Amino acid sequence: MNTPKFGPLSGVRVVFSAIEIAGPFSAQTLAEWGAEVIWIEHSKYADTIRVQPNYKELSRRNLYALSLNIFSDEGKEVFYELIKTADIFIEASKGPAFANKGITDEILWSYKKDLVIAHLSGFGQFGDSYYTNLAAYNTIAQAFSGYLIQNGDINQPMPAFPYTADYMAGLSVAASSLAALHKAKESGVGESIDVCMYEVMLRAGQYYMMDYLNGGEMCPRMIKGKDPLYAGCGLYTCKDGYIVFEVVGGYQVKEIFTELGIGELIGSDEYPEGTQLISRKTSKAALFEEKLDEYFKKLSVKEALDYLASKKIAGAKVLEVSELQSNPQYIARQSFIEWEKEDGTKVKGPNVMPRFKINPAKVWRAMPKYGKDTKDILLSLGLSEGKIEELASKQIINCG
Ligand code: CCQ
Repeated sequence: MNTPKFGPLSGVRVVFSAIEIAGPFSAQTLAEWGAEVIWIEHSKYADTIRVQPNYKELSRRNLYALSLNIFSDEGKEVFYELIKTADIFIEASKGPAFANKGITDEILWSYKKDLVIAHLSGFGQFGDSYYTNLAAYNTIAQAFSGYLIQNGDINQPMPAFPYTADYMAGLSVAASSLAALHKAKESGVGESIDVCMYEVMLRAGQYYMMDYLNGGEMCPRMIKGKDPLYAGCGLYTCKDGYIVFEVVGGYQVKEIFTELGIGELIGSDEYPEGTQLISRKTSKAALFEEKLDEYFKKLSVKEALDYLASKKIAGAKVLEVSELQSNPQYIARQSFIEWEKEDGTKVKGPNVMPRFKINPAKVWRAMPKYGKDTKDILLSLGLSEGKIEELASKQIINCG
């Protein structure tokens, strides 16, 4: 294994068993931050992500590919040898699937006392057994958490797209694994983390839920892209495109009220000096929205953004995906990069995120072919060539 030393996680070894987006996003993020990351796929079939023409190149860069039947008797032996070398093990499956198949946390800790184990599932490791064993994807987590019903437009709920729950869950796994690793390094004792996708999305949808839980008030969904509770926050139309802005802050509110010809309202009982946000429950909120719509539809996007910036109001053009690459900020920060695929051709995609100043993250390896690293990994674990051939012939492993 010739993993280069870079990034804040250099020297950390991660092993993961997960398909599609959520689990792999956590592991691959750690790989971009310098961890050595081994991606386990089933020895009889590949991760479903391999059917995707381009996304797979992004979501599986910097990884090693091991194909192994974890749950067969001989496969378990290999898996435990691998676990002895790992700092973090991440798995995403239907609830307590690993424990149900005989691979409990306690068994894993008997091989590696300070192992951090992150279980990712739709409904958690424990609870009502009707739920815990269910399969889950992004939309299921959004729907079950109360997140989906808050999204979309006033007339129809809609999931946040693309695949928001997967990325939220992936980041939650990455953050919690590293928190647990920090503790395990100090205590010498591992951890088992239960990352439940619907609970991740419950937290993502928590803002207005607090008003419901503590007073019974349910926030309506957005109205044509505008915040349902605060006027002057959301999507507006200019002559040549969409913009968003958020009028927040005493200075900003006063300035824009004056510009719209309703400055005399500031200082009234309803809008005292220093008013920082305009609640839709106040009597002139609808008038404020009307004036905003009228004002911005006469301006170009550039004129609108210049005005907003001059008044310290946060705003942005709603960029088309086709506009991103030529945007000067994207160019200056190299927000997109190119790297080489295994076949030597180039692929373009987002750069690493975030940017570490002293120990930069980087892309160093293309998405590996199915089973590409199986043999090297098993040799490094001390298995002989003969044993590897035998396991391959039984389809316990696949060498690609
Ligand atoms: O949602 C996501 C993407 C989606 C995008 N799109 C719309 C395009 C599809 O938004 S990503 C998030 C996916 N969800 C999770 O990660 C949550 C937790 N995982 C699960 O709920 C299920 O694993 C999932 C993802 C729904 C897939 O379920 P599945 O189709 O039953 O496949 P599996 O669990 O990966 O594996 C099938 C079997 C399992 O055994 P079982 O049928 O007895 O339960 C599993 O234990 C076994 O194969 N297996 C292995 C193995 N890897 C898996 C291995 N290496 N060795 C031996 N057995």
